[in-house]
Amino acid sequence: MHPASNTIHQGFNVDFMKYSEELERASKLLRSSTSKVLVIHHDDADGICSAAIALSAFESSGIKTGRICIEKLHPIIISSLHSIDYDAYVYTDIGSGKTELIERLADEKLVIILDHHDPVTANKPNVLNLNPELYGFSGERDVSGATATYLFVEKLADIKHLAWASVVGSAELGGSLTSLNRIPLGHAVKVGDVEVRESAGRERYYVIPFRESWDRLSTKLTILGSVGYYANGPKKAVESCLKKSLNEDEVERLEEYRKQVFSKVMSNLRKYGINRGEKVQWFSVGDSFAGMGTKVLGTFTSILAYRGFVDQKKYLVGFMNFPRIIPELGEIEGEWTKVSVRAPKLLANLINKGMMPSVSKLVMEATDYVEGYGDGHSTAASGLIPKGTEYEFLKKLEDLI
Ligand SMILES: [Mn+2]
Repeated sequence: MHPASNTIHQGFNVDFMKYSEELERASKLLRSSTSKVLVIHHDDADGICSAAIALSAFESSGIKTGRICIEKLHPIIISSLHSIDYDAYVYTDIGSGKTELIERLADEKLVIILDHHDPVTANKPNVLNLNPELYGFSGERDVSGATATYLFVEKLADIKHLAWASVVGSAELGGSLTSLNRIPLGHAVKVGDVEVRESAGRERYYVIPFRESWDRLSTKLTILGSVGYYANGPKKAVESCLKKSLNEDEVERLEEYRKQVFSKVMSNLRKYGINRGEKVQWFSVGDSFAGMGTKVLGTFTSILAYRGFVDQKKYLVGFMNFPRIIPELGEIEGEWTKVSVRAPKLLANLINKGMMPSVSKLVMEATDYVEGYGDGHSTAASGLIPKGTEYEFLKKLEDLI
């Protein structure tokens, strides 16, 4: 029995034993069949911490590694990833919702998915989706991507020196750590990397090697990984975890740069206005965000949706040119436009009442119509569409609504 299992078994539908057995089985499979593994990870703090944990454990158990950071999985990106020659592909903090696509595009090689986003079950024997949600845990509350990764690689190597990274990865869930997330927390405290401080009935976690709170450290790693996506940020962020030291100046520079670009684009939009259709309003930032990860378009569109000069009843659509080169992966086929769609507050209320169609449904259909690809949630979604199909995409949105 794991020392923490009494707290883990609290949920009534939780099967810790089965989950643990599956981790064990997968780790044996990986160890016996793999000498070279590619770690594919998300660009936020959770993804970065997951990657550091996985890389360190694989290397210390004698498995060679490669690493690629991906902002978002699209079919075209998944195919490129699996065309690189490795014995196995490990997805951390990303991939669980794309299991079917991965199965289709991964041929017969071993794939292990260590994620906590809403899962799709894997059907092929070479694709193992080890998402704790499949065993009754909640990816919103009990387990981060970093913890899902930690619990798996712990079967291969002693990784307690990076348990703190799992605590930092878990910061995105907010509040005191519960359930599975408490396992690495216990280890991190034991090896002296994390101190638990209580205030106002809530736990806070202080990461001793960084002299920083876990949530602020998480924000910094996310800035480095996502704002610095095209400037080698993910590599630097993962290395910061492995070295337990962070270049604070660089993080500050990136944060300031994003702030300046945002306020410049925002004031131009206020001055010249955004384009209005009947049900849809839209804008394009062209190359203004170049150099930063394309996730910033989503962040920007979300902020814009709250501004007074935006129509509160119309779907808000933002476009930006999608760089043809994906760092660490290379050139992708075709020319693409990244699209982010948000529902302003008033519209979001109507969507939640079922009176207007959900953003993700619209985006999925409209991107599909122009032979692109998109997904998301009821009030926020994003996708890639072939460059030049922007008007067709907008027209399709109008028609669908
Ligand atoms: Mn995550």
